[in-house]
Amino acid sequence: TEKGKISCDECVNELMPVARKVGFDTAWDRYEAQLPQCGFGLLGVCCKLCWKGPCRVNPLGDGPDRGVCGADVHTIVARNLIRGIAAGAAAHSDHGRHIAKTLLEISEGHAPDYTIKDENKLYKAAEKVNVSVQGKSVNQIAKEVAKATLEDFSRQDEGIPCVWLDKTVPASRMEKLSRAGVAPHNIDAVVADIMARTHVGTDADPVNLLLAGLKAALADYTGMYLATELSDALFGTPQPVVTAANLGVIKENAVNIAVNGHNPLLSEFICDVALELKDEAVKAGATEGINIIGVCCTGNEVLMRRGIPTATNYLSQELPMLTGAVDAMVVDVQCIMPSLGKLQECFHTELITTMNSCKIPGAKHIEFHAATAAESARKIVRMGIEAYKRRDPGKVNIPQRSSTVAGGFSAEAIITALEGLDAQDPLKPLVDNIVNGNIQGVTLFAGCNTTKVTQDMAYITIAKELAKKNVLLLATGCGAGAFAKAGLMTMEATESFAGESLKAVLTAIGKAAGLSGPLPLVLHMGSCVDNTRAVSLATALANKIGVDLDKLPVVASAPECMSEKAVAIGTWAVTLGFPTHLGVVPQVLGSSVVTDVLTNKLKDITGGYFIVETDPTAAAAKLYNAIKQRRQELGI
Ligand code: BF8
Repeated sequence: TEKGKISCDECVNELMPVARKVGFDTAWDRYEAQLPQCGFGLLGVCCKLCWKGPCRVNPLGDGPDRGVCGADVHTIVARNLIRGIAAGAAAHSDHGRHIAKTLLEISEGHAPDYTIKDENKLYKAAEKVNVSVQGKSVNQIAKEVAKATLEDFSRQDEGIPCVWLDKTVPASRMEKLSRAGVAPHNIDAVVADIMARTHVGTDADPVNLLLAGLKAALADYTGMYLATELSDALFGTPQPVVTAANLGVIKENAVNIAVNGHNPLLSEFICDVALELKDEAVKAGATEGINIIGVCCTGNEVLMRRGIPTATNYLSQELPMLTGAVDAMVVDVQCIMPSLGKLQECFHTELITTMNSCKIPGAKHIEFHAATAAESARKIVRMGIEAYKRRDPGKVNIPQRSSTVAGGFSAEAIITALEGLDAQDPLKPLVDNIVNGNIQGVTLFAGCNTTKVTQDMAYITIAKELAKKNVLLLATGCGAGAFAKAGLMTMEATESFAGESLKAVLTAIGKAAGLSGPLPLVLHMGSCVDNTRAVSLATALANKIGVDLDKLPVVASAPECMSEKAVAIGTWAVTLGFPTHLGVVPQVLGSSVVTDVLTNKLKDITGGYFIVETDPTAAAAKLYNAIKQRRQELGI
C-alpha cells in the first residue's frame, strides 16, 4: 500500500481507534496478520483439487515441476483460474435466476407484494427474448419473458446460444464467439462443465481449459445482463438522482438500517416499509424516522433507483457498525464479510441474514420469500426500531463526512440526456464527439476493493489522469463507491478535473438535459451486476458506427479486482474485445502459457487483452495508449 496508508477514505482512519477500543480487528488488521502471503498461492501454482495434494510446483525450476498426478504448472494455473470464473458466473447468474423466478411468480399471482414498475422495460426484454407482446396482458408477457429467460439456464441444444447473449452484442461479435466455440447455450451447464473438466484426471490442456473459461465468463455476462434488465422491469430503470455518500449519511436521530449485499428483491421493500413505519420509529424516540443507508452493491442498487445514500463500499463495510449508530444491517448474498457476525457482538446492531445460501454465525436469520416480501421487510425494520431503543449514545461516533453524488446513469438515462441535443438521433452527438476527438474514448471502471492496495486510491488517480485527457468515465460496483465517496460524481468534479473538450461536451449535454451544469465527471452506472449497462451502450455505439466492439476506443479498468465475480467480468470484457486493466496481479503468473494467452494471444481471437499494471499513473497511460491505438485503427 502507498506508504502504509490503508485507505483514501478518511472515515477509515477516523474509526480505527474505535475498532481498537472495542477490541475488534478490521479487514486491514486481518490482512497484516496474514503477511507474508503464500508465494505459491499468489502465482496460482498450488493445486488442492484432490487429496493427494496440496501439490506446489515451483515455476522457477527449483523443485518438483509436476504435481503427483503429473499436472504441470500450466494445467494447474489454468484449472485454478477457470474454477474462479465458474464461481463468479454461478454467483451472478444465481442472482439473475432469482430475479427471473420472481418475475414468473409475480405473473402467476404468487408474489402479491410486487408490481412491474417499468412496463416499457418489460417490453424491451420481451423483444430481446423473442416474445411477441401483441394483444397480451402485462402478466402474460411477464410470464413468457420469465420462461424464455429461464431457458438460458436449461437449454440442452448446444447449437443454440443463450438468448441474453445473442441479442445483446453486435452480430459480428456473436459470429466471432460462435466460431471460437465459446458462446454458452446454458449458463448452468457451462458452470458444471468447468467443475467436471477440472476434476482430477480430466482436461490437462491449458488452452482448452482457458477456452472453457471464456465460455463460462460469457455465461457470467448472460446472467448479469438478464439480472439487470429484469430488475429494471420490476423496480424501474434508473434515472438521474442526487444523493450522498460516506458515513456522514448515518443520522444520529434516526433508526439507521443498512442494506448490504447485492439483490434488490428485498432491499426495495425495506425502503418502502421504512416510509410506512416512520411513526413507530418516531414513537421510539428517533425524531428523524427511519434512515436507510446502502453498503456495497445493494447500496448501488437502491442509490440508482431511489436515491438512497450510500455509506461505504466493500472493504470498509465494517465501519458503519463501528459508528455505533447502525441499528440493523440486513444482508442477502455476496461480498458480506463474515466478520460482521463478530462485530455485532460489540454493539447493539442487529445483523440479519435473509437468504438460505448465506447464513453468518452471530446473525439472526429471517428467511426472505417473494410471496411474503413486505411482511419480512416489516419484521426486519421493526427489529431495527427495537434495537434503536438499546443504542448506547456513549458509543456513537459518526464521522461527519459525506460527498454529494449524482447517480442513476443507466444507458437509458444517458440516451435521454443526449436526446436534449438530438431528439431524433441521440447517439449521433456522442459518436460525433468521439470522432472529432472532443471525447477521446470511454473507460469503464469496475470491480472491488482489496487490502493489497490503498483503498480507492488507484480509482481516483486513474480517473483524474484520464479525465484530463478527455476520456469519458463510467463506473459500477465498489469502483462507483470509491468515486461517490471522493466527490467525483458531481458537476463540480467535472469543472475541476475534466479536460477542456470533455468539459464542453458534458456541459452541453447537461444543459440540454435541463441540468444547471455539466454531467458528473464519473457516471454512476450501478452495481457490479450492472456492468452490462455499459456493454449495452457500447453495443449501441458499435451498431451505430457499423463496427464490432473490439474496434471501439472503449477500455475497462479494475484497479482493485478481488472477487471471483470480478475475475469473470474481466474475462468477459476481454472476450467481448475490450482492453482490460487489472491493478492487482492476477494469480496466474506461475504459468507463462496462461499469462501469454491472457495478455497477448487472446487478441488474435477476441481483439481484447489484459493489461496488468499496479502503478495507477502508469496504468492510466497504458489505458490511454490503448484508446489512442483504437482511434488510429479506426482512422479518427
Ligand atoms: O459485486 S465490486 S467487492 S460488492 S464483487 Fe463485491 Fe467486488 Fe464490490 Fe458488488 Ni462486485
